[in-house]
Amino acid sequence: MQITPLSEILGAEVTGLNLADIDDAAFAAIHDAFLTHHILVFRDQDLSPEQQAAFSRRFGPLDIHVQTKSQMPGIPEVQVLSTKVVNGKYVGSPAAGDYWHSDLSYTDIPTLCTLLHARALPEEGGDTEWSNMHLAYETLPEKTRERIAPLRARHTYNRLRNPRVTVHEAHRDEAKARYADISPDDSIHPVVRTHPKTGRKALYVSPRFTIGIEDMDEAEGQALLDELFEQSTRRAFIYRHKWRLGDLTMWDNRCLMHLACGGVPKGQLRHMNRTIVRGDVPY
Ligand SMILES: O=C(O)CCC(=O)C(=O)O
Repeated sequence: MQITPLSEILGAEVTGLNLADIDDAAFAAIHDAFLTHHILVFRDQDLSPEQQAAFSRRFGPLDIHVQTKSQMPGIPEVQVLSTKVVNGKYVGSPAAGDYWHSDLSYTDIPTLCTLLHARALPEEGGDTEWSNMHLAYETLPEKTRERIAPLRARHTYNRLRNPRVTVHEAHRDEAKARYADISPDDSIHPVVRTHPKTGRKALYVSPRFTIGIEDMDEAEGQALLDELFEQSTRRAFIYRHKWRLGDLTMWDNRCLMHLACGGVPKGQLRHMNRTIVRGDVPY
């Protein structure tokens, strides 16, 4: 197995490995590299959905996403993110992740890591970006770090309650019905979380899911969130991934945000299989 950093700040490429067949020593090396680099890109993988789920499960129990429409038939732990249309309907979510976020932060026990396997890619577009929230936190002015240390923020899945996120007018009624059906309750998490394995602190707010600061004047809370979002999406903290067919990326949601960059031309296929490993209560 070769592990090669992908940028100065985030990510490593892993080659020479078949994830369908790894022993405990290889797993231990992967786990170490994951904690060091925060995103691993395993090249040239050809995993069935069952094999992806089995590898993912080595990191912990899998979660089933609330968006049940995009579940893979027969394997609810695998979610399909795809632009593929069959009989006039998308087979999975075509535009998931279109705002910066950390997975499932709107639940009490958010995602530890997400694994995304590229099974079909468009000729252009479809990149993914990750932002290093350790660096975003560590480079804040000391006064801001002191100010945010005791704060807690509210996270929601419901787009209609988040003014930073748009829902096209034509989809508003459908969105109302959908969120009434599947929206879990809000969750409250610390604005700064401590990584349970490394002890390093990271910002833990995102434009997609964080809608306010608890026990703070609304306008003041929104201004603070704007400041933290600007800080955490500075180019210096971001790694942008151009996918290759067969890539399986795996990232640490406890210290990163990510964004699906879009830009896939209409009619072109981008098809990813996704699994999410349950983490623990942020502190
Ligand atoms: O498709 C992508 O590039 C990212 C999707 C995403 O945001 C996710 O899997 O949570």
